[in-house]
Parts: sequence; C-alpha cells; structure tokens
Amino acid sequence: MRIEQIEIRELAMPLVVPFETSFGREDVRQTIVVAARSEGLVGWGEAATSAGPWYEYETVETCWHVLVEFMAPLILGQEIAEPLACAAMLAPVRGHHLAKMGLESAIWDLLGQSENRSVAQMLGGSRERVAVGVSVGIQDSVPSLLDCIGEYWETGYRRIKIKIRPGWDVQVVSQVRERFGDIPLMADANSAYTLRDAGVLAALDGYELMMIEQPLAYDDLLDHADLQRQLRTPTCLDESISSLAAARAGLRLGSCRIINIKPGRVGGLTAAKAIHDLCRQQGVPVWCGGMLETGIGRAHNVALASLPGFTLPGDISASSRYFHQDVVDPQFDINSDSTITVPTGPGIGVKVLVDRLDAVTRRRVVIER
Ligand code: NPQ
Ligand code: MG
Repeated sequence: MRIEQIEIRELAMPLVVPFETSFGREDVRQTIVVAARSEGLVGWGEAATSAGPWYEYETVETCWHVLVEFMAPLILGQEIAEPLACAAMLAPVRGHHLAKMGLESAIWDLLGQSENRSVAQMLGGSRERVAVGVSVGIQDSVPSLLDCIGEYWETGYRRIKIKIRPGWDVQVVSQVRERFGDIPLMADANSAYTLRDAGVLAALDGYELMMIEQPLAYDDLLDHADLQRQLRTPTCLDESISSLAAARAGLRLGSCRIINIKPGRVGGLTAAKAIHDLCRQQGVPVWCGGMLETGIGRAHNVALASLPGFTLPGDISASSRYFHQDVVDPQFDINSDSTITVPTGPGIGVKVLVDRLDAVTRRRVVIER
C-alpha cells in the first residue's frame, strides 16, 4: 500500500491514580498516537513517551520532532507491502525507539486491516488469551500499599509487581509476604541501586521473588552480570535491553535470566519479535512490559504477548487500571483467570474512538506529500 497520510497527535490522559516509581511520579499520561492512512484505511500506533527523559531519554518533544521531521518523510508516499519493509525504511534513524514504535505499529495495524489479519496473527501469535499482572507504584505507606495490592488481587490480578527503591525494599517485600503469603510477586527498581547495594538486593533472596527487575543502571550490562552472580533470585532486564544487540550482549554476559520486552523501548514490533525469537532459542523466558499505554499501544502489546515465548505474565493490565475511559472500543478487561483476551479482528482488532481521542488531544499535525 502507498502511505498517503500520516497524522500525529499529542495526548494528555489523566491517570486514575498517580503512578510513582523510583524515577518519579506522574498523574497525567502525556503520550503520542500516530495514524497512517492508505486506500481508505487508517492504522493506529502509539509512541508511549512521557513529558520528561526519566524512564529513557525520549520525551514528547523529541518524539514529535523526530516523527514529523525525519520519520514521516521516510514513510510517506512509499509503497509498503509488509511490516519488515517499514522497519527497514526507518532503520537509518538511530535511537528514538518510542517514536519508531509509534509509526511502525501504525503501519502494522494498517497492513493487518488490508490483509484482514490481526497484528497477533501477523506476528505469529499462538494464544487466545495472555496472562497478565499488575504493576503497583510506590505508596505513601506500607499499609496503603497492602490495601492497594489487596484491591488488585480482588480484581483478579494474579501476579503482583511492586516498585522498589532504597528505603522502600526489604521491609516492604517482607510485609507483603507476611500479609499475602506466597503469591507470585516481583520487584522493579527502575535502576535505583548500584553494585554497592548488592547486600540489600541479596537480602531479597529470602523472599522467593519471581525476579528483580532492572536493579542497576540503565546502560550497565557488566554490573548486572556481577550482581546476577551474587543473587539466587533471577534478575530481569528492562531499561538495559534497548535493542536486539543489547539482548544478545546481556544474555552472553549473564546480566539477566529473564527479559522484559517492550516494543517501544526496542524500536518496534519487528525488533521485539527478533528479541523474542532469540530468547526462545536460548530458553530464556520473556514477558511483555507496559508503559501505561492507551488502548492503542495496549492492543499492540497484547498482540505481541500472544507469541509462544511470552511464558510469564505481562504488565498489560486492563484499561481501567490506568484510565477512567480508554480511547478504544471495546476497552481491555481482565478475565477471571488473570488474562486478557487477544482481539481477533483485523489489525489491532479494536475500534479507535476518534471523538474520545479528540477530547484528549493537545495538538495534532497531518502530514501529506
Ligand atoms: C517499568 N512500567 O516496567 C515501567 C515504567 C514506566 C508498568 O511498571 C509514565 C509514568 C510513563 C510511569 C513509562 C510499569 C511510564 C511510567 C514506564 C513508568 O519499568
Ligand atoms: Mg521496569
């Protein structure tokens, strides 16, 4: 198909509750969605940016700039027959992975619709439902964290991830274990520790966590390898796995035993699938991370998580975990078995509610040749 038009929107979506991690706190999701048009069809993608460069270096402004000035011109007017061709056209751009995902995933949706195939099918997905968990932000006190976890457990989430940082770690994990017993539990540090904290992290070994996610610096595979040798608990890398090459290096070095794949962080669904394939070959479990996406990015994540190597529950919660009202119909709901159903319709398989999108759009640009 010849890509006739690309539309980029910046959204501001209020979160149901503020989300706090070791790198900060957010109460409004500032993100970008991309629409690609051809032959009367519209494909939707999301660049799950945020206002500041805290999780990774991109921001709403850098994504906007790179999408408008550099990525859209590489794709507009081009004949694209398969997603791989789109990834190849965007390959000259180094970095800016969230922006790349925004545009590449819009093309996946568009091609899926034209071929009458779901994104999950196109990727090689084999599951009808994907196992999910919930990521619980840092709270003001341990009792409120315990209440929060209790509510999510009641809602049906059967894997709990808590965020940790120095001063909010061993004590907290210990009290969660005391209250909830041996539930599937993991901890995500978002790079808040250094190797000097190996003692604290080793103290977590007593609590049978499924994994400790990204304890050390976002760009340090060597220190993670040192740390993993000192821990019984598997480490999982998130921020550090910015590409297929980083995944190869991390596995070769022994920096982790599990990988969190976020298609945005690695630069698109094509790269995400390549990392999945590599890990599957090596028997390394993967799971799909989340970046508080709207229903558009969420749909792409669900499609990805339907691949056979995603053997651990993903951070793909229901729309209602984050938003009062999502921008897609139907919204994503959690099933009673802690899964989310993979849409089977063409493309992302959910309808984008343009009126709803208009209501949360801060700026919009339409690019045509
Ligand atoms: C993680 N996500 O696994 C990320 C962190 C993350 C669900 O824990 C705005 C506010 C954007 C918070 C992107 C989860 C964010 C954000 C990513 C948190 O590390
Ligand atoms: Mg993480």
